[in-house]
Amino acid sequence: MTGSDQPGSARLSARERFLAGARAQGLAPEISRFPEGTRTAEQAAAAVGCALGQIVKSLVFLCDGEAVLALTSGANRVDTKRLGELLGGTITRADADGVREATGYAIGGTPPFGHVRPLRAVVDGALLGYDTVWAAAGTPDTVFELRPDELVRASGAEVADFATG
Ligand code: 5CA
Repeated sequence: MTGSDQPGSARLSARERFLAGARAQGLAPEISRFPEGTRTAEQAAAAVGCALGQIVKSLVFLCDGEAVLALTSGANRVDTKRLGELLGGTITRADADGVREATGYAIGGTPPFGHVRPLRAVVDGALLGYDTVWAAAGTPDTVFELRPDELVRASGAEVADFATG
């Protein structure tokens, strides 16, 4: 048990913060924990036993310095030129501190919603081709399953094709 997991602690764990954010969106996700780790899309797909394309990568970029969230299929890579055209600015990658500052979560555990403040978000159209997808639940060893329409609604994302396989 870490300090922030102590009962009665004023600070909530990443898992609890994610669950509260999900509840605020009317979702009650069942969180699966894999001790072997789900830090990368490949690890998450292997742990869950799903297609790589079904994994939601919650990637933080900066658009003219403002944090934005690109919810990308695990099978795809973000085309930053296309993302910049879509969002109307110059795209750079957020570093590890930038991801934590913008979302409240660490790289590898960043969920698609439930962040410290809402981020402008886009979702890779490729994710909409699956009945369900899997995303990080706040920590690098947890994931949860949801439908693509739930992902779009809860993240407030615009569906777009900014990623390529
Ligand atoms: N839990 C998994 C699957 S849901 C997950 O969070 N995957 S992810 O793709 O959204 O997060 C890992 C991503 O963080 C990697 O794809 C990688 O592009 C990015 N990343 C890893 N290290 C760094 C870093 N130092 N700075 C910026 N981005 C990084």
